[in-house]
Amino acid sequence: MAEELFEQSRMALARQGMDVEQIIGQMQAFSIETPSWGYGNSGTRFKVFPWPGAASTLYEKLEDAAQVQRVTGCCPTVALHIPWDLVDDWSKVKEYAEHLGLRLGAVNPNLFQDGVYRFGSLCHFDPKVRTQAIEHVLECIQIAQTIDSKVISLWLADGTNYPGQDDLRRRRHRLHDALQTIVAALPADMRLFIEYKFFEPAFYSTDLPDWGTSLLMAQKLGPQAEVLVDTGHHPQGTNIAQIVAQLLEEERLGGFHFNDRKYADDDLMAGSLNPFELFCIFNEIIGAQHEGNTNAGRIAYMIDQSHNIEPKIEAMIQSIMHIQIAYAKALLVDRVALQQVQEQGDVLAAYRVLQDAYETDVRPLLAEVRVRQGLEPDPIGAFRSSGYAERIARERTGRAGVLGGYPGA
Ligand code: AOS
Ligand code: ZN
Ligand code: ZN
Ligand code: ZN
Repeated sequence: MAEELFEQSRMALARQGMDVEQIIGQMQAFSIETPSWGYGNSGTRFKVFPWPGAASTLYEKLEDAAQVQRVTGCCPTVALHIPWDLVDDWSKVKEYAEHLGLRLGAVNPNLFQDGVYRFGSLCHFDPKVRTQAIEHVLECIQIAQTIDSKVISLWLADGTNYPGQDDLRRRRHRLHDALQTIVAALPADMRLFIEYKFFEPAFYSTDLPDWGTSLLMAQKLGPQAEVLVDTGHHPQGTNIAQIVAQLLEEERLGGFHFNDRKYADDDLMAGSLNPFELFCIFNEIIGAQHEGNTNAGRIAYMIDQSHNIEPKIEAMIQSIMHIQIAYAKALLVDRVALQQVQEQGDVLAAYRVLQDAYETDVRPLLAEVRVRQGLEPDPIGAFRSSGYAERIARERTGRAGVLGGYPGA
């Protein structure tokens, strides 16, 4: 059945002049990093509903991530959060990850949970607090070196709640100074991603509120600093695809935190609410790549979600599938035809070139990609029939408490 469906879509795509083998190759080369914190219990500030068997140690999180990798074949790396994932012996963790067929990915410092951070971390008016925050990031750089990770992924909760609470320009100076110290400590092959978010937890001003501020910082800091786009971190209506286009042009798009949102930083499954936006984002990236943009080839695709009421491993798999679908559809855009009608000023025809790609059912193609990798065509089905969820619910019960993790991501 799956083969027949693939054969049909292969023929249809070939008729449109698409190189199906090339697209399959591109899909096989596409990978997405999953976050350790997405496997643990999380919730809102109102209630955390623990999931039966949810991972509580880094080892368990890696085991769960290995299941996602086992059924999707495209999630070989796992992002870490320090100190939620802090361990004594990193070489043991690294070895265990490798034994599971995984590698350790971006290291995310935590500059928001210590009691001293009430008024901020890197932007705090007290130099002692700033020093503590910088030292934590330096420790994360060291951890990254031991585990062979090449990315420090920085998100700050820094901001103010009331006008006049602190001097906005002074905060910016402090931030720049601190980031300079951090970048100076990076080994030559490590990158610093600077994530922005327009509000929350700060409600009046946020020190890194938007892509422009992150980009300015990155440009001041030199080529090792890049911008991280979390798809849930924009005001309603923001055109994220255009932000992506600009960052690509500036060669400063470090990576993504994929998730979807309806109202604010909701951290729902990527592509669950606005799959077309995801497609438009990938359309910009693939368009740039076609024209030889070098940034497009080194983007770190990562998920940043907190699964509050849904099963965590399945939510991760479902998100991966949505992202793959959006990516595959963007690969189908007829770029030659698009440019042609764009330059004729044919608005509708240009829109329809995108729609042709977007409306294509790429599921048979993705099933084929998986089958060629020796996987089941349906990752959710494969996971469900493995009995893994039931097994961890039985075996881990009693241990999986609510972690030092999220209320909200
Ligand atoms: C917070 O809103 C951001 O999305 C962070 O990227 C993230 O959730 C955190 O840094 C995870 O460690
Ligand atoms: Zn994020
Ligand atoms: Zn988010
Ligand atoms: Zn967030």
